[in-house]
Order: sequence, then C-alpha cells, then structure tokens
Amino acid sequence: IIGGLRAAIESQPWLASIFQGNTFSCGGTLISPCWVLSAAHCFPLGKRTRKEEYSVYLGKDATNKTNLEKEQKFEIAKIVLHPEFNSEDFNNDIALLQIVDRNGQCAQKTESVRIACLPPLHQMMPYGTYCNIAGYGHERNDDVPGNFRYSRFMKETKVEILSDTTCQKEDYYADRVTENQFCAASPKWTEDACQGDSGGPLLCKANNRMFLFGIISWGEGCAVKNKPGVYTKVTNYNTWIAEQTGLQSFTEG
Ligand code: 4AZ
Repeated sequence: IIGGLRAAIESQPWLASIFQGNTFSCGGTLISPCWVLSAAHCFPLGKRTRKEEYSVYLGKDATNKTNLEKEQKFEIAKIVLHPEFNSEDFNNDIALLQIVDRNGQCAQKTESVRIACLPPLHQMMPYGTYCNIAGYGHERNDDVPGNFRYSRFMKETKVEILSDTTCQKEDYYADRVTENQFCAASPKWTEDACQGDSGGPLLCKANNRMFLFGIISWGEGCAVKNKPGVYTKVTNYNTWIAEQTGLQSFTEG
C-alpha cells in the first residue's frame, strides 16, 4: 500500500495473507469461515496450480512476524480459479480458496479474525465514494525489480471509486478496463495498492458495515497520475461464488 497508515490486523480482521512456501505472495479476504477470496493471477496455471505449495494466514500484523496468540494458519483444501480468467487483460481475476487447519477446522472468529460481508448482486457503490484498501505490499513505487521492499506490516488507506467514463479516458486506461473491473484512486495520486497487495480487499461502508466490493488486481505502476488501481468487481460474481462455496443468501441481498 502506497500512502496510508500501518494498522493492527484488528482493523482489517478479514485480511488474509497467502504464502507460497515461505514467501509472502498475495492478499485475500475471508468471506466465510472456510473460504478466502483472492485474485486468480496469484495462482499461475503454467506450472499447474499445486495447492500444497501454499499457506493462508489470518490475524497477521506483519508477514515477517509470528504471533501465535493472534494468528491462525491454514492449508488450502481447494483452489477454484475463475474458469474464464484471462491472463492478458486480467478479466475475471478472481479465485476462491477453501481453507482448513491441521485439525480439519476452518477459521475461528476472534478479535483479529472476522468475516467480511459480500454485497448484493450487481450493486455497485456510486463513483465518488471513498473505500478502504489494505495489504502487506510495497509502500514505495521506486522499488527496483529484484529488490522489492514489501511493507511486511499491514497497511490500509482510502481510495475513491472512479466512473468508467473517467477510467476509459485515453490518458487513463482507454479500453483496457473490462466490465468486470472498476478503477479507484486518490485525488492527488498519493494513495494506491501496489505489488504484493493483489488479491486483497477494497471494502466500502454501507449501513454501518464493511462490504467487499473489489479485489486488488492490477494497475500501471503504483500511485502514478492518471493510472488508477484496477479492481475485480466482486458483485458480478455472487452467483459463481455461491455455486462454488455453497454459501447462499447474499444473492438475495
Ligand atoms: C501488482 O503488481 C499490482 N496500483 C497491484 C495493484 C496495482 C499495481 C500492481 C495498482 O500486484
């Protein structure tokens, strides 16, 4: 996260961190005790997606610190990538992870671990709304490849939802943003998601609750003028999520 502030995990208790082996790779969001929502591009198909390679943590303040009092560790029982994920334009950049701990249990609700709500089908926040993003990704955009400075600490900030008209301007992303994506940025281009934040949440407050509207997906650089963050539009996938997880009710609102 560029800009924003470090925060304790209790302020984003739905935030998951995904490790491939011992290496932090992506964010995710807990949407039910047994399911984490993330980005499909976090699980490249090339060398076959081997669920055994990954661990999922909840309740973590920092990716390089262990706090056994707060955190819960899981293996992945099942990875469901969206069947129409397109690795060229990142259309349908959404994946579901079924999590299970070594005792066969799912997540337990605590001060540091909690579920985010899914918004009703096809309901989108109006543009101009400020929403929160969170993650353990880069804090600076001058990181050079091979020398990435991950924050390691959980950070959060606010970004504003942009209209499709704005995001489709020639000097923004023109026709590169699909109907399953939306853009968000800060007015002065100082706050943004960045590498390592992908898969993590964009949540907006409605009726005094935090709802998961976006999955951090891509962007040209980070906190670059006219290059907003691009997010997977979660409300286009309620039916798919319900089918894959057997969760119901959020299709009815
Ligand atoms: C990434 O590489 C990434 N500025 C995620 C989000 C953004 C850029 C890059 C948005 O995972």
